Amino acid sequence: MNPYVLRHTVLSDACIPISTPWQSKLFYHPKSFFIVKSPMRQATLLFLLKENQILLAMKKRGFGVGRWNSVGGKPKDNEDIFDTAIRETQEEINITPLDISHVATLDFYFKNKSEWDQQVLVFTTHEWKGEPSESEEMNPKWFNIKDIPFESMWPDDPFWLPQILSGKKVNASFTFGDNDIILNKEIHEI
Ligand code: 6OG
Repeated sequence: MNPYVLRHTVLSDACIPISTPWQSKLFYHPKSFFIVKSPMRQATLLFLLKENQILLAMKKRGFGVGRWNSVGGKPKDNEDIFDTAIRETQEEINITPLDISHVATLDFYFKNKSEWDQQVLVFTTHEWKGEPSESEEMNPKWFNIKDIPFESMWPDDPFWLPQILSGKKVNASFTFGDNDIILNKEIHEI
């Protein structure tokens, strides 16, 4: 059975943690849904959208340095993942998102660097307080959605970002080898 279909069905009906045949745990979130493949850690990504534009940000240090991406990071202690998305956006580009939606769940596996494995929850917002500005970690810039610089982004982005921009929701899983090579990918629109 397609696990993504099962996930959607189980979470709609049950809304409780549940064991699955593929040894993962499902968790219900009141505003969304996601799966945690324990002990995979989570991270967030949040895109600001307006008219035909998307806000990307240049990562100035750490994981993904030198790439255009969006803002996000990891939860502190037991922080709710939606709160993480908001806090990271405040810290990295100095705005407060006001209407965030969970639009994708991406599982990333790194064959030769399993310490990088992470599940990224992707959010969008159309409303925010403040003007995006640079921090020591991120330098934001608006792009027309026709001019997204995919060649300077993570190589998985072309496989799910266009779907998000056309209003779809996505569950996906990517396995990376060395040198940014994608060894395996599964992308499901929901
Ligand atoms: P920090 O280590 O900076 O959080 N992230 C990815 N984003 C994209 N688009 N593709 C990937 O493919 C990614 N892997 C991780 C999630 C890391 C930030 O990088 C994002 C977080 O926003 C592998 O705290």
